[in-house]
Amino acid sequence: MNLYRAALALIVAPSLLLAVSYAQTATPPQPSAHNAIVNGYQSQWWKEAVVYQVYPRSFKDSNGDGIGDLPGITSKLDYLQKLGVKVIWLSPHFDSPNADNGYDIRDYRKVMTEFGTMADFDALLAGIKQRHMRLIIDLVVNHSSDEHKWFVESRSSKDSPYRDYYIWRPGKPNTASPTGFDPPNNYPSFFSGSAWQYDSGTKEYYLHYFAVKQPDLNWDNPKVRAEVFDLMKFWLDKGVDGFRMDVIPLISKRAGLPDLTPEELKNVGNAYANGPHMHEYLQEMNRNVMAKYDVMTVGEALGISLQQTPSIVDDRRHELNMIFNFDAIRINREGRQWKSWTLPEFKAIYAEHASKLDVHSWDTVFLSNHDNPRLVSSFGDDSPAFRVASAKLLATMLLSLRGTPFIYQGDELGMTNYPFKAIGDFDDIEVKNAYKADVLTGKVSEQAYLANLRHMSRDNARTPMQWDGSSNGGFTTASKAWLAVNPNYKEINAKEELADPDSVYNYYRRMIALRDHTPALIYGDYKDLDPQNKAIFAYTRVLGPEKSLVILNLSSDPVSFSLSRGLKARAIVISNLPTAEKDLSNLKLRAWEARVYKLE
Ligand code: TEU
Ligand code: CA
Repeated sequence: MNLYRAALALIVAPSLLLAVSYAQTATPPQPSAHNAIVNGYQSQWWKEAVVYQVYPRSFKDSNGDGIGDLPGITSKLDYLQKLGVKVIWLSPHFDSPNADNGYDIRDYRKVMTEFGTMADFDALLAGIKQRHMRLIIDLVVNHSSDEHKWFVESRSSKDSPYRDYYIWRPGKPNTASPTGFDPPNNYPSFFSGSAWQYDSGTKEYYLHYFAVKQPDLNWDNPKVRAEVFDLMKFWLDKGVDGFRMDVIPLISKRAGLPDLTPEELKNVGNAYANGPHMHEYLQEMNRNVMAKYDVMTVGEALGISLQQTPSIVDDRRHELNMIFNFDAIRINREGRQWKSWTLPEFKAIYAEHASKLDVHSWDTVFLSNHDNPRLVSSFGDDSPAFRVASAKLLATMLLSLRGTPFIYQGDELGMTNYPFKAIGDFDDIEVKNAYKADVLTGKVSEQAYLANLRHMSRDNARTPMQWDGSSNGGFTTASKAWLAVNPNYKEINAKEELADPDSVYNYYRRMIALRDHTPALIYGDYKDLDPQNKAIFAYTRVLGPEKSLVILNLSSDPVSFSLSRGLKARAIVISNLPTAEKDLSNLKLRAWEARVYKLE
């Protein structure tokens, strides 16, 4: 039994023990010594797990009101367990007026009425644990809803004990403006317009980086930080296994809130992120909360560069376990404008990640979520000829690159973007606000605006899950879903995919199983074999004697690829197209073909 297998045994045994011991209670932190060092990495369950993101509003409706809900998710846990994912990330399920579909929370300890009750939440959590999976929830504490009692109190009077829970400033006198004032500074909102809203009650402005109904919390107020740590413990004490933290790098604002320079206005995210106390507050949060539980934390790191990433995720800094960098997922847009990109540009990002993130700084791997268009439409080819092959190729890539993979609901079926026709087809506040700000003011033509949205609108990812070929794709028994189901649900749906052993779903299942049983695909060193190749993405993952070669043809044309001398492919372990190629050094890949080889 070689050293490595011994090490693996050391890892697997404890986690098996852990699985058995799960009850509906908080999980105490496991002494890190428990976790073996593999290739320099401290092994952790959240490094080995594959995460599946559920957008509850669009996953499964259980009571026929056309809106997804928690019992609907519970009814599909076997489907997720069968897929092989080990962690479920649940987008916000909290009480909310849904100005931004739950990312505007009115009560952090209450389940959204449309989604069900706390008992429904407990049943979902129990169902997940029984299937030896874990649950992380969304922590949205850069801002709350303006209907949260804290804000209702805060706006009631300047002397309210809650006034300083938010960021209020007097306006700049301007008799010409309808309020008699101009906003305190030139901060723009991510959802169009100013980031300041005048409140006639106390004649001051409050800050909102996102929608008017999403006022930013004042993290410089220790009471606010204490409130956040308490609500985190409330859910962890229920047995939740961690958090995805919404726009967490934005929590610390610049002292004095000076105007942004013209240069900074070009990339507002970078200007708002990484404020003076961000690291201090994340370390305080870790000391007060995460250090007391065996949890996983992933930060949605808008505005954080790859260079800055280790300062948040290096495990010796005790802040977060990992973050979402937006470099790869946003390679296809300038601001909100869709743009083309090249494979060498794309590959360069992963080469950068490999050189900038060492064994102490763990990474994430994702190319879709509820804020971005569909994976196969953006990074694959969703035409009938290549949708299945390219969806499987992207699965191969996501599940073999270095870092914890995140799968967004429906990508395991190869779901595509939606054929939006008119502005009325959209639900997203970001779309509606920009339509008013850019189209109705004549800055952008409606046609150009819609054409761009078809490529990059968030609503592409938010159309309901396609479960079967019945009406509304089996998402709901209501005549109408809250957002229209993609008309291609008859061809693309879970029922068909489950029944077809060669489907995208079953390929994801096999690829996840391969990753689970191939430590090199988790902790192995990453090396790009041909960074400048315009069609082929070929890389190795090496862990001691164990070497895997992943080779992907991201083009619609056949391509040949010769392995450099030192590399000898021993056997193929998975491919998305049947292949009987004998010559294992000069490979001929068909359009969108993907293969994983064991190397000698
Ligand atoms: O997203 C932040 C973020 O990156 C997006 O707002 C993004 O800038 C934009 O949508 C790109 O089109 C988080 C949540 O994931 C998102 O759903 C929320 O709308 C936002 O924060 C505010 O909570
Ligand atoms: Ca429902």
